[in-house]
Amino acid sequence: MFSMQIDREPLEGAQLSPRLRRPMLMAAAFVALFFTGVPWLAESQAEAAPNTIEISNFSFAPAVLTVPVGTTVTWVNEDDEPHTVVDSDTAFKSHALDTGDKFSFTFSTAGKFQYFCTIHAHMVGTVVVEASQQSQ
Ligand SMILES: [Cu+2]
Repeated sequence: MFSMQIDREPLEGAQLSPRLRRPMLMAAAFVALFFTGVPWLAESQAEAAPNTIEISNFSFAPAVLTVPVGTTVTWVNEDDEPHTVVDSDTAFKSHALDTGDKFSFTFSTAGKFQYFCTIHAHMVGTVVVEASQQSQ
């Protein structure tokens, strides 16, 4: 990596004093690290699935999630306490989720789905399911 950078710009490097060449190489290495770091960054962002609702600290995050029709939403319990995910209109109902447990539901109809935890009734959340553009 370092030798490549030196070979690419031999004239420019030769004109600069050794004191200036080192920072330039450092900058080149930094740029190379930046670009090789981009795919890794994209991968880590993909891990945090967009349609996941985390249950932590006795709350649903995000409290309101908006998704298009047909989306599968997954709840993950990050708390040490068990929680449930139950729709107010019983469209979906999870079992008690222990730490790390997941519950998924696919929303096939548009609407506003309000849900809560049956163990801790103050824990509430909403999934807003928007109709696809074709059906409107
Ligand atoms: Cu709960």
